[in-house]
Amino acid sequence: MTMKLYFAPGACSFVPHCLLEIQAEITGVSYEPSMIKLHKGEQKSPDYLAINPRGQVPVLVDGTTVVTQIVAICNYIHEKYPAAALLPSEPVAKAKVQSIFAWMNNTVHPAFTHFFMPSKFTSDEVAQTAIKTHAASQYRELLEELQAIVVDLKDQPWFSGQQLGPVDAYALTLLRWGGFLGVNPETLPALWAHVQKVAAHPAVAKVIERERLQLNMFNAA
Ligand SMILES: N[C@@H](CCC(=O)N[C@@H](CS)C(=O)NCC(=O)O)C(=O)O
Repeated sequence: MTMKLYFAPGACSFVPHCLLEIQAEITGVSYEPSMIKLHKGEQKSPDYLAINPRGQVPVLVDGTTVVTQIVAICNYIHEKYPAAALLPSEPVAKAKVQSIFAWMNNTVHPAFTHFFMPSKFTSDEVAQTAIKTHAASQYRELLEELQAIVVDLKDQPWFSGQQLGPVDAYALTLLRWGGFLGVNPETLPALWAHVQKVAAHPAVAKVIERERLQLNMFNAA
């Protein structure tokens, strides 16, 4: 049975999308990417809500198994295809990567959501503007923290070790989103260099092409 990933272009589903593409390259096992257009509200359609009642991407369907939440999906793909070595197996290295992964998912990503969808947090329009302003400055600080973690990698090519993994793909997504919040990626040179390296990986490049993504979303004007 082919695994199916519900994704939206440019959304956080990019992370498991890249993992599935990497594992497909390594193991030869194909998967089915299925596009959901968030701007058209397809995530709220009855058919989609029947799969994920939270109305969000990503969702991974593997036979009768439905997995939601990026962290759970990526761990599932890793466990299912250990040959792809998408996450480290050594306990200390694994804990370090999972710690960064969890922080991205529970702190950096929600900071972006506060900017991008403030109506999720209050119906008061004045408060929404305040939330956006605060989230934008907080987001810049979080990207600086992420850059410091990248610098700390030193000679290690990827967060997971020798294989590009979920944290690398998430770093790309989070920095790319920064462009919408007025963060010029060139002002975070070490993080930008890492993200450009991630984007050049053949499997990631394939996903970028499928999702039709522009890497640098910063608009200087
Ligand atoms: N905690 C969730 C977050 C998922 C999420 O925020 N998905 C966004 C796209 S990045 C979404 O589907 N938004 C559409 C909506 O909320 O209507 C995860 O880790 O999967």
